[in-house]
Amino acid sequence: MSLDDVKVSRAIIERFTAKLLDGLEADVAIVGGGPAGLTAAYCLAKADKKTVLFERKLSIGGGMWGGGIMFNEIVVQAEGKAILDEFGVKTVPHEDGYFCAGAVEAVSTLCSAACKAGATLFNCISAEDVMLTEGRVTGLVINWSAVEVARLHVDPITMRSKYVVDATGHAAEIAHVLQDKAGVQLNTPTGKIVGERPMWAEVGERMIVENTREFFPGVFCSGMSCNAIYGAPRMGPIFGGMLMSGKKAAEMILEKL
Ligand code: 48F
Repeated sequence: MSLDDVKVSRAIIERFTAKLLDGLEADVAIVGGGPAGLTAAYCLAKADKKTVLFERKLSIGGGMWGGGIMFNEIVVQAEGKAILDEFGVKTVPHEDGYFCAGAVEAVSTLCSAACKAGATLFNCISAEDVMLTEGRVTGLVINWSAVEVARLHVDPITMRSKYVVDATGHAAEIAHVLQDKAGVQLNTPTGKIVGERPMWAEVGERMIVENTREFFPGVFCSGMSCNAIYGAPRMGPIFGGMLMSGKKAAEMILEKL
């Protein structure tokens, strides 16, 4: 068999276009492919909900690849270990109830599990805005990340979803769109993004699960964005809270769907 260069190109274009077209209507659209977004995507897709995830970068995985200061090991507590066990990620006990896992194994396994469960993952696409209809978020406005990086004046496209998850990490980008652009009140004590607090892992890990909520009609936060939105501490290279928050966001959305 001879390989025809143009046929190869056509295969990619046809397959990707079909995937993108299909992804324009979903039950849940997740923004951000870090540990929280990936865990949420896995749990939702496993429950047969149509789930799409948009990640700005070329690689999915967010801040988990680098562990702490690029020492590519992560730490989880017992509850986090239970979720890694479910994914089949190997953990080794350390001390005082801490467990370690290889960051590369953890990211690649979460990513694979989300895909195999049926979630559709798009890389190199950024959510730059939301669709806001009658006081509720009804979808996302997306564009190629390359357009964003090159600051090109290119209009985006829209996708509709019953729920959106802001899993954008420290930046809480979807919350910022709602606050800064739409000027709406968020479901926080001040009605605004409270802002992330300095490092305190013990409190941060607890609060991130508590702060996993619907912070505006149609939008849940998951992962570090929760603590940024509700004003709780960061926690460094311990990742159990991210996994638990992803799972909780999925469970809360499943109750509503
Ligand atoms: O930052 P990230 O890993 O968020 P997370 O899942 O986990 C946080 C930890 O990695 C770490 C930590 C642990 O203690 O604090 O930081 O909450 O993943 C967020 C992903 O969202 C992408 C971004 O590139 C990253 O991969 N992202 C952010 N904004 C957008 C986006 C956007 N507007 N559109 C698409 N992707």
